[in-house]
Amino acid sequence: MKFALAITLTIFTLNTAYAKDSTQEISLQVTEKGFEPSEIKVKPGTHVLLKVTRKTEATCATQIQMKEKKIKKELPLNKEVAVDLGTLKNGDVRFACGMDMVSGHVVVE
Ligand SMILES: [Cu+2]
Repeated sequence: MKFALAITLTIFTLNTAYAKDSTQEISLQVTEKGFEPSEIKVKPGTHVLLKVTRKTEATCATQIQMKEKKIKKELPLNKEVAVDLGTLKNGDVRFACGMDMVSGHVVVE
Protein backbone atom coordinates (compact mmCIF):
# COMPACT_ATOMS: atom_id res chain seq x y z
CA MET A 1 0.00 0.00 0.00
CA LYS A 2 2.73 2.41 0.90
CA PHE A 3 4.58 1.39 -2.24
CA ALA A 4 1.57 2.18 -4.46
CA LEU A 5 1.23 5.59 -2.85
CA ALA A 6 4.90 6.31 -3.47
CA ILE A 7 4.50 5.49 -7.16
CA THR A 8 1.41 7.69 -7.45
CA LEU A 9 3.27 10.59 -5.90
CA THR A 10 6.23 10.07 -8.22
CA ILE A 11 4.01 10.13 -11.31
CA PHE A 12 2.29 13.26 -10.11
CA THR A 13 5.63 14.98 -9.54
CA LEU A 14 6.89 14.02 -12.99
CA ASN A 15 3.72 15.34 -14.66
CA THR A 16 4.09 18.63 -12.87
CA ALA A 17 7.70 18.96 -13.94
CA TYR A 18 6.73 18.19 -17.53
CA ALA A 19 4.01 20.81 -17.55
CA LYS A 20 6.45 23.47 -16.37
CA ASP A 21 9.06 22.46 -18.92
CA SER A 22 6.64 22.66 -21.80
CA THR A 23 5.55 26.25 -21.11
CA GLN A 24 6.70 28.44 -23.94
CA GLU A 25 6.81 32.20 -23.61
CA ILE A 26 6.46 33.90 -26.97
CA SER A 27 6.98 37.59 -27.56
CA LEU A 28 4.58 39.28 -29.89
CA GLN A 29 4.64 42.90 -30.99
CA VAL A 30 2.07 45.16 -32.52
CA THR A 31 3.67 47.43 -35.11
CA GLU A 32 2.43 49.41 -38.13
CA LYS A 33 2.48 46.11 -40.01
CA GLY A 34 0.19 44.38 -37.53
CA PHE A 35 1.06 41.53 -35.23
CA GLU A 36 4.68 40.43 -35.53
CA PRO A 37 5.18 37.58 -35.96
CA SER A 38 1.74 36.94 -37.44
CA GLU A 39 2.35 33.20 -37.48
CA ILE A 40 3.62 31.29 -34.45
CA LYS A 41 4.32 27.58 -34.55
CA VAL A 42 4.26 25.34 -31.49
CA LYS A 43 4.08 21.63 -30.78
CA PRO A 44 0.83 20.09 -29.46
CA GLY A 45 0.76 19.95 -25.67
CA THR A 46 2.66 23.20 -25.33
CA HIS A 47 1.44 25.65 -22.73
CA VAL A 48 1.70 28.99 -24.51
CA LEU A 49 2.13 32.32 -22.78
CA LEU A 50 2.09 35.23 -25.18
CA LYS A 51 3.86 38.42 -24.15
CA VAL A 52 2.30 41.11 -26.25
CA THR A 53 3.67 44.64 -26.55
CA ARG A 54 2.06 47.31 -28.67
CA LYS A 55 4.83 49.48 -30.13
CA THR A 56 2.90 52.03 -32.12
CA GLU A 57 -0.08 54.39 -31.98
CA ALA A 58 -0.53 53.91 -35.74
CA THR A 59 -2.61 50.76 -35.43
CA CYS A 60 -6.16 49.79 -34.68
CA ALA A 61 -4.88 46.83 -32.65
CA THR A 62 -5.16 48.40 -29.22
CA GLN A 63 -6.69 45.16 -28.02
CA ILE A 64 -5.99 41.50 -28.65
CA GLN A 65 -8.78 38.98 -28.77
CA MET A 66 -8.96 35.24 -29.27
CA LYS A 67 -12.58 34.36 -29.78
CA GLU A 68 -12.28 30.62 -29.34
CA LYS A 69 -10.45 31.12 -26.04
CA LYS A 70 -12.85 33.88 -24.95
CA ILE A 71 -9.91 36.18 -24.33
CA LYS A 72 -9.95 39.92 -24.88
CA LYS A 73 -7.28 42.22 -23.48
CA GLU A 74 -6.32 45.85 -23.74
CA LEU A 75 -2.88 46.58 -25.18
CA PRO A 76 -1.55 49.78 -23.66
CA LEU A 77 1.31 51.42 -25.58
CA ASN A 78 4.76 49.99 -24.78
CA LYS A 79 3.49 47.82 -21.97
CA GLU A 80 3.94 44.05 -22.03
CA VAL A 81 0.67 42.18 -21.56
CA ALA A 82 0.71 38.47 -20.74
CA VAL A 83 -1.92 36.35 -22.49
CA ASP A 84 -2.14 32.79 -21.21
CA LEU A 85 -3.50 30.50 -23.91
CA GLY A 86 -3.29 27.38 -21.79
CA THR A 87 -2.13 24.08 -23.23
CA LEU A 88 -2.79 23.88 -26.96
CA LYS A 89 -3.89 20.86 -28.96
CA ASN A 90 -3.51 20.33 -32.69
CA GLY A 91 -5.05 23.07 -34.74
CA ASP A 92 -5.07 26.75 -35.38
CA VAL A 93 -5.68 29.47 -32.81
CA ARG A 94 -6.47 32.82 -34.35
CA PHE A 95 -5.80 36.13 -32.65
CA ALA A 96 -6.97 39.52 -33.83
CA CYS A 97 -7.51 43.14 -32.87
CA GLY A 98 -10.73 44.17 -31.11
CA MET A 99 -12.47 44.77 -34.45
CA ASP A 100 -11.26 41.50 -35.91
CA MET A 101 -9.31 43.18 -38.72
CA VAL A 102 -5.61 42.84 -37.95
CA SER A 103 -4.88 39.21 -37.18
CA GLY A 104 -2.42 36.40 -36.81
CA HIS A 105 -2.49 32.83 -35.64
CA VAL A 106 -0.82 30.14 -33.61
CA VAL A 107 -0.32 26.95 -35.59
CA VAL A 108 -0.18 23.86 -33.41
CA GLU A 109 1.26 20.85 -35.22
CU1 LIG B 1 -8.72 46.70 -35.61
